[in-house]
Amino acid sequence: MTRALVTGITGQDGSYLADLLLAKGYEVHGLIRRSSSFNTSRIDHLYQDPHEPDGRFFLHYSDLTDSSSLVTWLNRIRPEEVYNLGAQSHVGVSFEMPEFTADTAGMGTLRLLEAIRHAEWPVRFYQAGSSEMFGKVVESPQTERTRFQPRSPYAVAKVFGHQMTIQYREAYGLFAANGILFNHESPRRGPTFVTRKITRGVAAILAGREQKLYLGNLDARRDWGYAPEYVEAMWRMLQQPEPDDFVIATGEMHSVREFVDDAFALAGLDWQQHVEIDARYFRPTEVDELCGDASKARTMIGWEPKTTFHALVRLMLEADLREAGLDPSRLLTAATR
Ligand code: NAP
Ligand code: F7E
Repeated sequence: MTRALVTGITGQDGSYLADLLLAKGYEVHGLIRRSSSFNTSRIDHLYQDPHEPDGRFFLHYSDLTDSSSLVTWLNRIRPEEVYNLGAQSHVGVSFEMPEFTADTAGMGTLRLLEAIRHAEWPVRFYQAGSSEMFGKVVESPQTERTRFQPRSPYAVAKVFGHQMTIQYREAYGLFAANGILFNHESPRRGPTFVTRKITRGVAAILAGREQKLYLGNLDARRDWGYAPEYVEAMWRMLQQPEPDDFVIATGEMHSVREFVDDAFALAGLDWQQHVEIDARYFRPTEVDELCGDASKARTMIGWEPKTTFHALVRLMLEADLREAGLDPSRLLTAATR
């Protein structure tokens, strides 16, 4: 049985990756942070009693800022695959907490790589890189060869993690792969990222609990895909004969305004009546547009996106309606809009 160690297991991607690896028959070990309140809602459906003989899912307390715990768990678990998904991942928050963001997304990666370098068994390492590294884009669409121009403390930290992963691959021969993942969303997306904020906002308005949704820059354009498909790409990267770096994206770009328009229209609402612009949500430096070219992933690891932009908006909205106690069948269909 293959053993995997996952940082960031309580996050959107960590939870979908755990689902995937368990379905493939892996033993999955996740590192979680101690929190004063429960932070495991996305993985509660997986958790089993660690004393159960058949259990294949285990959680351990650790933190990417705490080298000794990383070294301890790596050596106790002896995983064949390590997926580094943990980070302070909110770009806007990274302007307010640059040091913590760099410590988790940047130095945290180095701490893990350094622990793996001293491992006495072969370990395959996945690093969760981001399209944010392209920042003020120098060409479009962006590929694995496009130059990075990061525009936030988060993106600078991710560039450090990305380059350090290549450094360890080249210097010490580690099997270390970088994913360069463009935005990917789902019903498990954190509620302060713009897509989920919009779909939750629409559900709250439909439920009569809110009247307004406050947003920032509606002109930003992103390449939005569906998270469960993106974690499959992470796994595929670690099954290759050689480690490499891959862009994972849909190749389609839409503005925040289009996402808003689509979500409100599905609910039969006019977004202009409900959306207010709030300057607090603008960033000191913005990434205007991102659009990825995943040709290399299609050719080399056989990965391609399946869920379209409109299907993504719909599935997120349906889930948020259900969560708000509303019937998702009340959403309009393409024919009735
Ligand atoms: P997420 O939902 O924000 O999850 C982040 C995870 O990191 C959570 O489990 C969080 O734990 C954990 N974490 C935060 N600080 C930590 C620390 N000091 N030590 C250990 N763990 C820590 O992010 P996601 O969307 O799943 O993304 C997964 C990874 O991919 C992140 O590294 C993100 O930067 C990167 N990425 C995401 C996207 C995207 O569109 N989703 C695109 C490209 C790259 P708590 O639950 O306790 O907070
Ligand atoms: O913003 C604009 C905002 O926070 C998208 C992370 O997973 O993907 C994510 O980073 C756009 C930006 O995601 C609001 O200014 C407008 O232009 O949903 P977001 P992000 O910054 O693209 C990348 C690939 C990652 O790696 C990150 O970890 O939407 N926007 N109004 C807003 N954004 C937010 N959050 N809230 C608003 O009210």
